[in-house]
Amino acid sequence: MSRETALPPVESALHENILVLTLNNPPVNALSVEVRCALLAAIDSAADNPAVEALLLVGAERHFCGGADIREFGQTPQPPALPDVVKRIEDSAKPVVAAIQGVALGGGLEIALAAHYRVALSGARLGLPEVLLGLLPGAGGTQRLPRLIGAQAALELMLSGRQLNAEEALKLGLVDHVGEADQALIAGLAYSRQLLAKGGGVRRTRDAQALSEQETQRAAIEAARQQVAQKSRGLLSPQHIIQAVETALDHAFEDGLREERRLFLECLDSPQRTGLVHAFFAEREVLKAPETRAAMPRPLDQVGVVGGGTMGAGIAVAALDAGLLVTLIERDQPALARGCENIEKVYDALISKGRLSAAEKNATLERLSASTDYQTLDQADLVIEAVFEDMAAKQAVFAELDRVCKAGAVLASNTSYLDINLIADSLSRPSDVIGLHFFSPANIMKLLEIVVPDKVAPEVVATAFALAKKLRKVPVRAGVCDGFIGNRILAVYRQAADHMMEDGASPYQIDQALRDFGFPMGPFQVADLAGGDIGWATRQRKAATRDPRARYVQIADRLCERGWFGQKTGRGYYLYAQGPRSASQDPEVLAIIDTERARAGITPRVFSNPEILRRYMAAMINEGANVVHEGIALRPLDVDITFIHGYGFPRHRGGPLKYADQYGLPQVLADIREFAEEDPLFWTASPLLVQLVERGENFDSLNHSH
Ligand code: 3H9
Repeated sequence: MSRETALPPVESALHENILVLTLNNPPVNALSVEVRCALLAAIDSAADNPAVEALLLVGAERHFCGGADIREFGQTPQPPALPDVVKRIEDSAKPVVAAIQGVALGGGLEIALAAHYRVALSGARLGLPEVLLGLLPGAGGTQRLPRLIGAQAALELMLSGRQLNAEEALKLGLVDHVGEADQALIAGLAYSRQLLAKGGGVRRTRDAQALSEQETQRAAIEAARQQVAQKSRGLLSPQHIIQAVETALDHAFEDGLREERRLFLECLDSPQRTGLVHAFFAEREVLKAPETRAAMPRPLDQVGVVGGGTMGAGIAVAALDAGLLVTLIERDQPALARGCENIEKVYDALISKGRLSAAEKNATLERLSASTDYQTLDQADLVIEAVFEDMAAKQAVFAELDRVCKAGAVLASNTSYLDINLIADSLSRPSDVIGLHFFSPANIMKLLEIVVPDKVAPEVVATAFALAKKLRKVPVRAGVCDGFIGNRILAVYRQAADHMMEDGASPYQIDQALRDFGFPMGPFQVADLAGGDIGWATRQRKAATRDPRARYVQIADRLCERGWFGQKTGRGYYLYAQGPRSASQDPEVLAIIDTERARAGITPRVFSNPEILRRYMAAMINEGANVVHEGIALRPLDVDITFIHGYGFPRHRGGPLKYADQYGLPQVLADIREFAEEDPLFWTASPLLVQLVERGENFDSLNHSH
């Protein structure tokens, strides 16, 4: 991590008889090699200094410590290793107190666990989030935490990566005291002085006894193992965390540390860790669009939403939940009443699940107003049009917005495909127009594609990113094209799936192969969930402009002609005899597929699941490369984040283009060329993919060029 300050990585200052060691590596005081060296040296020098009676560990600025320096993972390890530093802290013959403000996460909490006493300021957050990076706590955390708070609580923390607040940490016995002071230094010094005054000495976490009641502990470990088998199938680090805790129960502390190290290194070497760490940094990089560096966002308090259908209502809920004032506009009273009902339904569902009180719902809805009169939007800072996907309908809405909205209001269209330049050009203020592609359900799905038309002002783009932050969405900047980043790529790999279905794989086999890869659902399940009618309408719209040489699979059309649109009609690719959760295979669908194969003159062949995956991924990667090549996505990582947060791509694989790097780009290209022998038009290799292979580079090499 870059050093932004001239201060040493660990500052030592003697406060009477207490030596204060301040971790100083902004912004989160990550434990880089410099910090580890300095900390070790400071601990050693304290041992030899007779003026020091106790040590106090604090962090500079906002945080205690955000853990190991994640940027070092995958690099050549530099000594001293963190477990050695942590051990030296615990071994200190003089009492060590850790005073925590902001976060103590991962290795940061492990340092605090090795200290002999822990004070947290209220507002502090403590956790072991290594599992979210494909790792396990590797600096003694898997051995000390269960000894301190028991296997069940320790496993819950380590397997979820959840952050505790100071009060919860006190209750669990993870900290000894919650300090009232607003600075860790003050709270920590006060606690250390009291400790010395009452003769409190060294107290090592490794000697804590919370594991002594063996049977309860073993039951907790078994329960966790079963839960992981169900919920985190195929993930390495949760299994290793359980194994490490089991070792804590059955073996001496030092043996446990050795086993923890072995398991940690296995996780560190795994492609899952690479994928998850890539996702961590990519989520932060997507925030850094050129416009967010160049321009300040406009004020953003009042939001208008035009259209109260599923999307509009979801967007309104997301904005209300973010504390914004929302005005919903519909064309007439009945539609407005339906829109308000759609919004209320979301909150009522939360109430029925016990996740919201009626009073909270009412308080939130106080920020909602509803009208059929566009004039009520005259003070809105930003208006999101969410009417149906039709250019004329959208342009009509925008003409109204152009008429009533105040100067400087941001005018956004929630569209999945349409050309936002055409909308912008139809207005007197094209520089205020932007696309905001929400994903359904809009109050839940994290992805927000920010679609940047030609004439948009940079501060309008910056405002869209500011909106995403308020709504707690993950924004990805996209250029204008049919389908932007996500739906454009989806259209291509869906075709690859359709080709395989017509060539001999059943939709059920294809879905299974992709679930096995880690998608929560396969493409045909997704189609049934989304509703076949939308895609059908799009195909009809595009029929006239379709390349007559392109292969066109008609199976979906045959289902739609029967009114089988998926879950909402009780059947699609699957049968839903007992509601949406009861999907079963449908022999009639298989018969329709057979008929279509015969009509197309295709003799079905057998596909293996690995071949299905190879074709599906090659199509996704190739179109992802095109999207980057054409500048629709800024970098490959923007494609990765789009797919992780909008399309169920398994996070531990890092997104399609990170997966491609791991699979090997020469192999991806070889696959495409092999498939091109049957269908050269569909399998035209992306020029970017070809260039990267020729240069011996990978997608990641393009992630750092902006
Ligand atoms: C571990 O500890 C392993 C050990 O058990 C064993 C070792 C042997 N390292 O999120 P933000 C950067 S694994 C390097 O925007 P916030 C981040 O990339 C680690 N860099 O701020 C960003 O950089 P940039 C376990 C880090 O206030 C900047 O800091 N720890 C690290 O919204 C600001 O970050 C974790 O998993 C790091 N550890 O949230 C904690 N952390 O400005 C991961 C952050 O260039 N971190 N950066 O884009 C977090 O969850 C959040 O960053 C945190 C602050 C809550 C700390």
